[in-house]
Amino acid sequence: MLQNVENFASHFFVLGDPMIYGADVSIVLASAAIVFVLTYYKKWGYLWREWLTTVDHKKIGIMYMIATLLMLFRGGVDAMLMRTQLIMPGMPFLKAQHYNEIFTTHGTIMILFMAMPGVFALMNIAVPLQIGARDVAFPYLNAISFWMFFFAAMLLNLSFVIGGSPDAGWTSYAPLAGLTFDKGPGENFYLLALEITGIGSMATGINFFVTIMKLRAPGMTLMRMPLFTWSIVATTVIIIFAFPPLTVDLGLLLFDRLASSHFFTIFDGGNPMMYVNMFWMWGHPEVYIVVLPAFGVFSEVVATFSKKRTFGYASMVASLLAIAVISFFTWVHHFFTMGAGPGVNSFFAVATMIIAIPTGVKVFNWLFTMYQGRIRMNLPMLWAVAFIPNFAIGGATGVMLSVAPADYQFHNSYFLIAHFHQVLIGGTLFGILAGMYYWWPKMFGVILDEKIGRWAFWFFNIGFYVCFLPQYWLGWMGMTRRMYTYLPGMGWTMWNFISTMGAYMMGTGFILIVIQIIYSILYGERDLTGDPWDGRTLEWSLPSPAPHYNFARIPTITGRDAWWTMKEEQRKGITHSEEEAPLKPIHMPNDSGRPFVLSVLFFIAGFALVFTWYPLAFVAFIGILASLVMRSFEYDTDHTISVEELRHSEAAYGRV
Ligand code: HEM
Ligand SMILES: [Cu+2]
Repeated sequence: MLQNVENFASHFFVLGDPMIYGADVSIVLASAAIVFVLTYYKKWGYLWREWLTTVDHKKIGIMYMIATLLMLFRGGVDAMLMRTQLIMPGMPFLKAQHYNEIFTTHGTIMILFMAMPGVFALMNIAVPLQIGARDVAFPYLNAISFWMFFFAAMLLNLSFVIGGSPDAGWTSYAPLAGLTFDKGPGENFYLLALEITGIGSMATGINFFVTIMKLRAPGMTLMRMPLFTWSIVATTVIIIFAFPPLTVDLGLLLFDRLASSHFFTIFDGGNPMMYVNMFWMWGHPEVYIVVLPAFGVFSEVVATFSKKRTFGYASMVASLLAIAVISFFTWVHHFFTMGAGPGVNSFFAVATMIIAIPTGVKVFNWLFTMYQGRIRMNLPMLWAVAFIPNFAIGGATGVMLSVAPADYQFHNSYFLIAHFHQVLIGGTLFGILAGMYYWWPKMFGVILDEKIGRWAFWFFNIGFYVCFLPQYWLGWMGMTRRMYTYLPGMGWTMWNFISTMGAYMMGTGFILIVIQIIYSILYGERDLTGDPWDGRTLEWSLPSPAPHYNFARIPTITGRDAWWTMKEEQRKGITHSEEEAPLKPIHMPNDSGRPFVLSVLFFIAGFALVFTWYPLAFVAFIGILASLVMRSFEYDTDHTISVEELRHSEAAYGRV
């Protein structure tokens, strides 16, 4: 009997590791604490009505932001554990298997559950406001996207305590990730979590593309759109074309694992290199999905904090679109060693190098925008400026990697690790943080504390160089990635030690950001103007936080930098007739609990498939189908805000 219980337990719970027991205990305690607080303060109803069922893009953006910070914490803890293991030769801290699991979850979480939602957070917060829209094109679908992402993240994180984490790397290459070499359920968790979040990402891509194309305020032509919105156009186009290959790739690997097919085995006509090709057909464009919005943020921030319009607007747009297109012709640079031959390798090497041109154009335009500007060094600007030297190094090492023959040497070494962290942290993460600081007042009506923010910035930024610069050297000295330990006397010890110190500094920087947020919520300066940075784009014309219908009257756009133009006209005493026009009733979508329920059902289906419990998976799929059918019979999907209500609400903001 006891034996049976133990067998059952060891199948589902990860036994024998004190760190995981610690995690078990803290998950149970944290969940109990959340349930207690919600019950004690009677907040369940509030949580459900205001957040879990919301279709308001601003609230969805805030939930994405919270999830991003949580996942940055999870991925960051993984990073600290790995760097601690590598601090000295022969450290007994983590076992090889555990190290494998950690670099897999670290990479997966950082890319798919930190960088992606970070980008989605910013676009949800800013895009409809920047283009003068009341919502996204498909608000209900937007809620589905968020909850699909959220429950996929939960599914992946659950693998840590139930069943075991995936361990084949965030790229999950076949045949290593196939059934022969990887029995455990961890890999199933990876595949199902990514498939589920992929549905959400694909929908977000379509949703925002349509939003920007169809819902712009009158007068906002394409060439009058803010550059952040333009960067989202490029991003959504990449999402729409890049996610299908990933979905198919992971789906086929799932078939290989669950149904013993042979798409990616050597047997029966399968080909493992097909997995790698399809993975990077998504994977390389993916790095632009997460970095182009950061470019968009920098364009907004640099213009606002230099008090100048962006230099070379048209070339900024052209380079965004060029990067989006060329990013699809570079994927083979991830495996020049495949053996495709010099012709193929040369094509992909040259295509990769060409991306440096539009990227360089953007960097120079930011510099020219700053030139002779009246620069203010607030936190968003600090992160934007810090990005530039860093991206110059990251870009240069990227071009070095793109030289196919040289890559035979650099391939899978620490040089690569240093390069991609330099661009992913210095590009994407700096961009997400710059955007968070920039739009925080718009989201919450609170300005984040500058002083703690500066400490956080310096710890993070200096730590970042201390952590990753030594890794270029380590790579040259032959240290390869995914190595859980090394011998003394290789000449690697000192550099690894320095690198780990840098990682701890970054960890300190992250903790300071958390302290800053908590401090600012309690004591922070309120933003009563709605326009704390003297902004240039439309979102700053609204109160902070913006009312749920965004614009009481949709503005008419007469130029680029729409809000700046309006402010200048106001100063000169020019008024437009539509500003005095009578208010009209506004049509808004209803909140709905179905996106949440639907995603829970997907979570259950995913969990059941991880353990091949087909009956449960079947039941969950019936549930999914039923909720889709129910939606199509729902007619009461929106409501109207009356003119009285509107006048009341606008008066409360001191407008009208
Ligand atoms: C505090 C900051 C960070 C530190 C100290 C750190 C450290 C590390 C370490 C030690 C590895 C494993 C190297 C190996 O043994 O192969 C790694 C891998 C990786 N990291 Fe980070 N990281 C950080 C932040 C990030 C961020 C922000 C991202 C993405 C946005 C990221 C993406 C990745 C990826 C994709 C891998 C490859 C995983 C694999 O090989 O499967 N990291 N990182
Ligand atoms: Cu690439």
